[in-house]
Amino acid sequence: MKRPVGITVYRQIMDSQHMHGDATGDLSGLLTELIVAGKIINAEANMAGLADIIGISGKTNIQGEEVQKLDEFANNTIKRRMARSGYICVMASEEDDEIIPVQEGYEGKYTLAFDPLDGSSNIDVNVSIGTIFSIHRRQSQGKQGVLQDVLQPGNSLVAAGYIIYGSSTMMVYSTGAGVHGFTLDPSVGEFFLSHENIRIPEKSKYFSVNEGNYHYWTPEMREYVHYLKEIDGDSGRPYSSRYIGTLVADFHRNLIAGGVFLYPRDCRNPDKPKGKLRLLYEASPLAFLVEQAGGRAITDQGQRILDIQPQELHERVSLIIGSKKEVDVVEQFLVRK
Ligand code: P6P
Repeated sequence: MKRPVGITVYRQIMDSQHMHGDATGDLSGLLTELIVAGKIINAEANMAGLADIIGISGKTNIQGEEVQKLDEFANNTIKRRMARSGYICVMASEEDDEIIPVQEGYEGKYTLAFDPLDGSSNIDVNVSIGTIFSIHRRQSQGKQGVLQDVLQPGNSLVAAGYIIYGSSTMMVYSTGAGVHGFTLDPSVGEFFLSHENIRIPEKSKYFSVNEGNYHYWTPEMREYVHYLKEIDGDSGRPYSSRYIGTLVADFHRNLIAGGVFLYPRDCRNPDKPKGKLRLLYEASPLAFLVEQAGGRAITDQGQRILDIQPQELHERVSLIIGSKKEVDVVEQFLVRK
Protein backbone atom coordinates (compact mmCIF):
# COMPACT_ATOMS: atom_id res chain seq x y z
CA MET A 1 0.00 0.00 0.00
CA LYS A 2 1.48 3.35 -1.09
CA ARG A 3 2.01 5.68 1.86
CA PRO A 4 0.45 9.16 1.82
CA VAL A 5 2.59 12.13 0.77
CA GLY A 6 4.45 13.96 3.52
CA ILE A 7 5.57 10.97 5.57
CA THR A 8 8.62 12.09 7.55
CA VAL A 9 11.46 9.72 8.30
CA TYR A 10 10.53 9.94 12.00
CA ARG A 11 6.98 8.72 11.22
CA GLN A 12 8.45 5.83 9.19
CA ILE A 13 10.79 4.89 12.04
CA MET A 14 7.99 5.01 14.63
CA ASP A 15 5.62 3.01 12.40
CA SER A 16 8.33 0.34 12.02
CA GLN A 17 8.81 0.31 15.78
CA HIS A 18 5.06 -0.16 16.40
CA MET A 19 5.09 -3.17 14.09
CA HIS A 20 7.40 -4.92 16.60
CA GLY A 21 5.52 -5.45 19.84
CA ASP A 22 8.71 -6.05 21.83
CA ALA A 23 10.41 -2.90 20.53
CA THR A 24 11.77 -0.64 23.27
CA GLY A 25 12.26 2.39 21.03
CA ASP A 26 16.07 2.21 21.32
CA LEU A 27 16.62 1.52 17.61
CA SER A 28 14.24 4.36 16.75
CA GLY A 29 16.18 6.63 19.07
CA LEU A 30 19.50 5.56 17.57
CA LEU A 31 18.32 6.25 14.02
CA THR A 32 16.87 9.59 15.10
CA GLU A 33 20.22 10.65 16.60
CA LEU A 34 21.97 9.65 13.37
CA ILE A 35 19.50 11.78 11.40
CA VAL A 36 20.28 14.82 13.54
CA ALA A 37 24.01 14.22 13.03
CA GLY A 38 23.36 13.93 9.28
CA LYS A 39 21.55 17.26 9.21
CA ILE A 40 24.44 18.96 11.02
CA ILE A 41 26.98 17.44 8.62
CA ASN A 42 24.80 18.41 5.66
CA ALA A 43 24.73 22.05 6.77
CA GLU A 44 28.52 22.07 7.05
CA ALA A 45 29.00 20.21 3.76
CA ASN A 46 26.98 22.89 1.99
CA MET A 47 29.34 25.51 3.42
CA ALA A 48 32.57 23.62 2.67
CA GLY A 49 33.07 25.23 -0.71
CA LEU A 50 32.14 28.65 0.63
CA ALA A 51 34.81 28.34 3.31
CA ASP A 52 37.38 27.97 0.54
CA ILE A 53 35.92 30.83 -1.48
CA ILE A 54 35.99 33.37 1.37
CA GLY A 55 39.57 32.48 2.04
CA ILE A 56 39.28 30.85 5.45
CA SER A 57 42.59 29.12 5.62
CA GLY A 58 44.66 27.29 8.17
CA LYS A 59 43.12 25.97 11.34
CA THR A 60 41.08 29.01 12.48
CA ASN A 61 38.30 30.96 10.73
CA ILE A 62 37.35 34.65 10.86
CA GLN A 63 35.51 34.06 14.16
CA GLY A 64 38.70 32.61 15.54
CA GLU A 65 37.04 29.18 15.67
CA GLU A 66 38.97 26.09 14.72
CA VAL A 67 38.11 25.13 11.13
CA GLN A 68 37.97 21.35 10.92
CA LYS A 69 38.33 19.40 7.71
CA LEU A 70 34.84 18.21 6.81
CA ASP A 71 35.58 14.55 7.46
CA GLU A 72 37.01 15.38 10.90
CA PHE A 73 33.91 17.50 11.53
CA ALA A 74 31.59 14.68 10.43
CA ASN A 75 33.46 12.16 12.56
CA ASN A 76 33.41 14.34 15.68
CA THR A 77 29.73 15.22 15.16
CA ILE A 78 28.67 11.57 15.06
CA LYS A 79 30.96 10.50 17.93
CA ARG A 80 29.80 13.32 20.23
CA ARG A 81 26.11 12.72 19.60
CA MET A 82 26.25 8.94 19.84
CA ALA A 83 28.61 8.72 22.86
CA ARG A 84 25.84 9.92 25.15
CA SER A 85 22.81 8.71 23.22
CA GLY A 86 22.28 5.75 25.55
CA TYR A 87 21.56 3.42 22.61
CA ILE A 88 25.02 1.97 21.85
CA CYS A 89 27.78 0.34 23.89
CA VAL A 90 30.67 0.91 21.44
CA MET A 91 31.46 2.62 18.12
CA ALA A 92 33.88 2.11 15.24
CA SER A 93 34.77 4.81 12.72
CA GLU A 94 36.80 4.78 9.51
CA GLU A 95 38.65 7.77 10.99
CA ASP A 96 39.66 6.10 14.29
CA ASP A 97 42.23 3.31 14.56
CA GLU A 98 40.59 1.70 17.63
CA ILE A 99 37.03 1.16 18.85
CA ILE A 100 35.47 4.21 20.47
CA PRO A 101 33.92 3.91 23.96
CA VAL A 102 30.64 5.58 24.91
CA GLN A 103 30.16 7.83 27.94
CA GLU A 104 30.08 5.94 31.25
CA GLY A 105 26.52 5.32 32.32
CA TYR A 106 25.20 5.72 28.76
CA GLU A 107 25.85 2.17 27.53
CA GLY A 108 23.11 0.77 25.27
CA LYS A 109 22.29 -2.50 23.55
CA TYR A 110 23.47 -1.71 20.01
CA THR A 111 26.81 -1.09 18.31
CA LEU A 112 27.52 1.45 15.55
CA ALA A 113 30.14 1.27 12.79
CA PHE A 114 30.35 4.17 10.35
CA ASP A 115 32.26 5.91 7.63
CA PRO A 116 31.59 9.53 8.60
CA LEU A 117 32.33 10.98 5.17
CA ASP A 118 32.87 8.51 2.34
CA GLY A 119 34.44 10.12 -0.72
CA SER A 120 35.90 13.04 1.26
CA SER A 121 38.58 13.50 -1.40
CA ASN A 122 35.73 14.74 -3.63
CA ILE A 123 34.63 17.57 -1.32
CA ASP A 124 36.85 20.19 -2.98
CA VAL A 125 35.48 19.38 -6.44
CA ASN A 126 31.83 19.50 -5.34
CA VAL A 127 31.11 15.84 -6.02
CA SER A 128 28.57 13.93 -3.90
CA ILE A 129 29.83 12.47 -0.61
CA GLY A 130 28.10 10.45 2.08
CA THR A 131 27.89 8.96 5.57
CA ILE A 132 27.48 5.17 5.82
CA PHE A 133 26.34 3.40 9.00
CA SER A 134 25.69 -0.13 10.25
CA ILE A 135 24.02 -1.25 13.47
CA HIS A 136 24.40 -4.60 15.30
CA ARG A 137 23.10 -5.88 18.65
CA ARG A 138 25.81 -6.10 21.33
CA GLN A 139 27.01 -9.64 22.11
CA SER A 140 29.02 -8.97 25.26
CA GLN A 141 27.68 -8.49 28.78
CA GLY A 142 28.71 -5.66 31.10
CA LYS A 143 29.02 -1.96 30.53
CA GLN A 144 31.36 -0.79 27.75
CA GLY A 145 31.20 -2.77 24.52
CA VAL A 146 34.25 -4.62 23.22
CA LEU A 147 35.86 -5.27 19.83
CA GLN A 148 33.91 -8.51 19.36
CA ASP A 149 30.66 -6.52 19.56
CA VAL A 150 31.75 -4.67 16.41
CA LEU A 151 33.34 -7.58 14.52
CA GLN A 152 30.04 -9.15 13.46
CA PRO A 153 29.09 -10.40 9.97
CA GLY A 154 26.62 -8.45 7.86
CA ASN A 155 24.07 -11.28 8.07
CA SER A 156 23.43 -10.25 11.69
CA LEU A 157 22.90 -6.55 10.94
CA VAL A 158 19.87 -4.95 12.63
CA ALA A 159 19.89 -1.87 10.40
CA ALA A 160 22.12 -0.07 7.91
CA GLY A 161 21.96 2.96 5.68
CA TYR A 162 23.59 6.07 4.32
CA ILE A 163 23.05 9.79 3.99
CA ILE A 164 24.16 11.15 0.62
CA TYR A 165 25.04 14.84 0.39
CA GLY A 166 24.47 15.43 -3.31
CA SER A 167 22.27 17.53 -5.62
CA SER A 168 19.76 16.81 -2.88
CA THR A 169 20.43 15.28 0.52
CA MET A 170 18.87 11.87 1.00
CA MET A 171 18.74 9.28 3.75
CA VAL A 172 18.38 5.67 2.57
CA TYR A 173 18.11 2.93 5.20
CA SER A 174 16.67 -0.47 6.05
CA THR A 175 15.82 -2.20 9.30
CA GLY A 176 15.28 -5.48 7.45
CA ALA A 177 11.82 -4.69 6.03
CA GLY A 178 12.76 -3.20 2.67
CA VAL A 179 14.76 -0.12 1.71
CA HIS A 180 13.27 3.35 1.97
CA GLY A 181 14.60 6.72 0.77
CA PHE A 182 13.90 10.12 2.30
CA THR A 183 14.78 13.47 0.74
CA LEU A 184 15.65 16.48 2.87
CA ASP A 185 13.44 19.51 2.35
CA PRO A 186 15.89 22.23 3.39
CA SER A 187 13.10 24.78 3.76
CA VAL A 188 11.68 22.88 6.73
CA GLY A 189 14.72 20.78 7.70
CA GLU A 190 12.82 17.49 7.47
CA PHE A 191 13.46 14.26 5.56
CA PHE A 192 10.30 13.24 3.66
CA LEU A 193 9.59 9.81 2.16
CA SER A 194 10.47 10.06 -1.53
CA HIS A 195 11.48 6.48 -2.49
CA GLU A 196 9.26 3.89 -0.78
CA ASN A 197 10.37 0.26 -0.81
CA ILE A 198 13.24 0.70 -3.31
CA ARG A 199 13.83 -2.31 -5.60
CA ILE A 200 17.04 -2.35 -7.64
CA PRO A 201 16.37 -3.19 -11.34
CA GLU A 202 17.35 -6.84 -11.91
CA LYS A 203 19.13 -6.06 -15.17
CA SER A 204 20.86 -2.91 -16.32
CA LYS A 205 23.25 -1.46 -18.88
CA TYR A 206 25.54 0.44 -16.52
CA PHE A 207 28.83 -0.66 -15.01
CA SER A 208 30.89 1.31 -12.52
CA VAL A 209 34.62 0.63 -12.07
CA ASN A 210 37.89 2.55 -12.04
CA GLU A 211 39.38 1.38 -15.33
CA GLY A 212 42.65 3.07 -14.47
CA ASN A 213 43.38 -0.13 -12.56
CA TYR A 214 42.81 -2.29 -15.68
CA HIS A 215 46.38 -3.58 -15.97
CA TYR A 216 46.48 -4.41 -12.24
CA TRP A 217 43.35 -6.59 -12.35
CA THR A 218 43.16 -10.37 -12.65
CA PRO A 219 42.80 -11.69 -16.23
CA GLU A 220 39.20 -12.74 -15.42
CA MET A 221 38.30 -9.19 -14.38
CA ARG A 222 39.82 -7.76 -17.56
CA GLU A 223 37.91 -10.35 -19.60
CA TYR A 224 34.62 -9.35 -17.95
CA VAL A 225 35.02 -5.61 -18.61
CA HIS A 226 36.13 -6.37 -22.19
CA TYR A 227 32.94 -8.45 -22.58
CA LEU A 228 30.78 -5.47 -21.48
CA LYS A 229 32.33 -3.33 -24.23
CA GLU A 230 31.71 -5.74 -27.10
CA ILE A 231 28.95 -4.81 -29.59
CA ASP A 232 26.06 -7.23 -29.16
CA GLY A 233 22.61 -5.71 -29.47
CA ASP A 234 20.77 -8.79 -28.16
CA SER A 235 22.44 -8.48 -24.76
CA GLY A 236 22.34 -4.67 -24.72
CA ARG A 237 26.11 -4.41 -25.03
CA PRO A 238 28.17 -2.27 -25.04
CA TYR A 239 27.16 -1.15 -21.54
CA SER A 240 27.58 2.48 -20.45
CA SER A 241 30.30 3.34 -17.96
CA ARG A 242 29.43 5.51 -14.96
CA TYR A 243 32.06 6.17 -12.27
CA ILE A 244 31.82 9.00 -9.73
CA GLY A 245 34.60 7.88 -7.39
CA THR A 246 32.43 8.12 -4.27
CA LEU A 247 31.15 4.67 -3.28
CA VAL A 248 27.89 6.00 -1.80
CA ALA A 249 27.10 7.99 -4.97
CA ASP A 250 27.95 5.14 -7.34
CA PHE A 251 25.94 2.74 -5.20
CA HIS A 252 22.95 5.09 -4.94
CA ARG A 253 22.78 5.57 -8.71
CA ASN A 254 22.82 1.81 -9.25
CA LEU A 255 20.22 1.24 -6.52
CA ILE A 256 17.80 3.59 -8.28
CA ALA A 257 18.68 3.08 -11.98
CA GLY A 258 20.27 -0.37 -11.90
CA GLY A 259 23.89 -1.30 -12.56
CA VAL A 260 26.88 -3.07 -11.12
CA PHE A 261 29.71 -1.48 -9.12
CA LEU A 262 33.06 -3.24 -8.97
CA TYR A 263 36.10 -2.63 -6.85
CA PRO A 264 38.08 -5.87 -7.28
CA ARG A 265 41.46 -6.75 -5.87
CA ASP A 266 44.33 -5.27 -7.87
CA CYS A 267 48.09 -5.66 -7.64
CA ARG A 268 48.59 -1.89 -7.70
CA ASN A 269 48.66 -1.62 -3.89
CA PRO A 270 50.45 -4.59 -2.32
CA ASP A 271 49.39 -3.27 1.09
CA LYS A 272 45.76 -3.85 0.10
CA PRO A 273 45.80 -7.46 -1.12
CA LYS A 274 42.12 -8.06 -0.34
CA GLY A 275 40.87 -4.88 -2.03
CA LYS A 276 40.53 -1.18 -1.22
CA LEU A 277 37.09 -0.84 0.35
CA ARG A 278 36.34 -1.51 4.02
CA LEU A 279 34.15 -4.41 5.07
CA LEU A 280 32.58 -3.18 8.32
CA TYR A 281 31.35 0.29 7.37
CA GLU A 282 31.30 0.29 3.56
CA ALA A 283 30.76 -3.13 1.95
CA SER A 284 28.68 -4.77 4.68
CA PRO A 285 26.02 -2.03 5.18
CA LEU A 286 25.63 -1.51 1.41
CA ALA A 287 25.39 -5.28 0.89
CA PHE A 288 22.59 -5.38 3.49
CA LEU A 289 20.74 -2.65 1.62
CA VAL A 290 21.22 -4.12 -1.85
CA GLU A 291 19.97 -7.55 -0.78
CA GLN A 292 16.97 -5.92 0.91
CA ALA A 293 16.30 -4.23 -2.46
CA GLY A 294 16.63 -7.50 -4.44
CA GLY A 295 20.26 -7.18 -5.54
CA ARG A 296 23.49 -9.05 -4.74
CA ALA A 297 26.88 -8.29 -3.18
CA ILE A 298 29.90 -10.62 -3.41
CA THR A 299 33.69 -10.49 -3.32
CA ASP A 300 35.64 -11.05 -6.55
CA GLN A 301 36.09 -14.63 -5.38
CA GLY A 302 32.34 -15.21 -5.16
CA GLN A 303 31.86 -14.98 -1.38
CA ARG A 304 28.62 -13.33 -0.20
CA ILE A 305 29.64 -10.10 1.55
CA LEU A 306 27.09 -10.58 4.36
CA ASP A 307 28.59 -13.98 5.25
CA ILE A 308 32.11 -12.67 5.90
CA GLN A 309 33.15 -12.84 9.56
CA PRO A 310 35.33 -9.73 10.11
CA GLN A 311 38.72 -10.48 11.70
CA GLU A 312 39.84 -6.88 12.26
CA LEU A 313 38.29 -3.44 12.52
CA HIS A 314 39.49 -1.89 9.26
CA GLU A 315 39.49 -5.07 7.21
CA ARG A 316 39.44 -4.47 3.46
CA VAL A 317 37.49 -6.47 0.91
CA SER A 318 36.85 -6.63 -2.84
CA LEU A 319 33.30 -5.66 -3.77
CA ILE A 320 30.97 -6.53 -6.64
CA ILE A 321 27.54 -5.08 -5.84
CA GLY A 322 24.33 -4.18 -7.68
CA SER A 323 21.64 -5.61 -9.95
CA LYS A 324 21.17 -9.33 -9.35
CA LYS A 325 21.50 -10.49 -12.97
CA GLU A 326 24.57 -8.29 -13.53
CA VAL A 327 26.34 -9.67 -10.45
CA ASP A 328 25.38 -13.19 -11.63
CA VAL A 329 27.26 -12.53 -14.91
CA VAL A 330 30.31 -11.12 -13.11
CA GLU A 331 30.33 -14.22 -10.89
CA GLN A 332 30.47 -16.44 -14.00
CA PHE A 333 33.61 -14.63 -15.18
CA LEU A 334 35.39 -14.19 -11.86
CA VAL A 335 34.58 -17.49 -10.22
CA ARG A 336 35.39 -20.27 -12.67
CA LYS A 337 32.96 -23.03 -11.70
P1 P6P B 1 39.53 5.08 -6.58
C1 P6P B 1 36.63 7.16 -1.89
O1 P6P B 1 37.97 7.53 -1.59
C2 P6P B 1 36.57 5.64 -1.84
O2 P6P B 1 36.91 5.16 -0.59
C3 P6P B 1 35.17 5.18 -2.24
O3 P6P B 1 34.20 6.08 -1.83
C4 P6P B 1 35.27 5.08 -3.75
O4 P6P B 1 34.39 4.12 -4.29
C5 P6P B 1 36.72 4.63 -3.94
O5 P6P B 1 37.46 5.11 -2.81
C6 P6P B 1 37.32 5.24 -5.19
O6 P6P B 1 38.63 4.70 -5.31
O7 P6P B 1 40.77 4.20 -6.42
O8 P6P B 1 38.73 4.71 -7.81
O9 P6P B 1 39.81 6.54 -6.48
